[in-house]
Amino acid sequence: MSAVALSLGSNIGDKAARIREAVERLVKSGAVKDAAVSSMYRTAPWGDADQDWFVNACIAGETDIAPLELLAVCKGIEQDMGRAHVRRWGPRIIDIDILYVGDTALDTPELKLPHTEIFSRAFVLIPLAEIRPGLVIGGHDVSAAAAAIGSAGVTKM
Ligand code: PH2
Ligand code: MG
Ligand code: MG
Repeated sequence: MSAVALSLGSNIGDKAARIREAVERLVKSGAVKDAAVSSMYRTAPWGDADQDWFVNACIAGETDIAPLELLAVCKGIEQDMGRAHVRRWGPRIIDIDILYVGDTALDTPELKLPHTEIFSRAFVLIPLAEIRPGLVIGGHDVSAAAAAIGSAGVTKM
């Protein structure tokens, strides 16, 4: 078993319902066990600002499957929920990103672990710190980073 956390985001349609559905599917799949789920947050679009606001949340738990298998589960759920690829960082029905899997360090075109943008995104740090206070990823403290980045554009729903 490895500790795992994932970030969920949606900015099309009933965003909160999409997040709830994705969490349910992740838990039902057995890919994330002993799951803790954060509050949902209304967040301003990051990176590509020319799109609707998002709902973001994080889920953390334990996994007994390999990172690439977990990635396949996430992509399968995105597909089953009707995600279509429009543009990088563009609008999406559901996005499920693996943040870290135990101590796994991976740098492949399909998957980089830990996720390279965790510490630049308040919409990841704040929900993650909520459910895993004191978590350290790659030598960096998530709660300290969440406090430092501030909560501009990230509002608990
Ligand atoms: N995801 C992106 C790009 N920008 N902005 C917010 N607020 N939330 C997201 O989940 C998000 C984003 C690409 O994955
Ligand atoms: Mg993403
Ligand atoms: Mg993604």
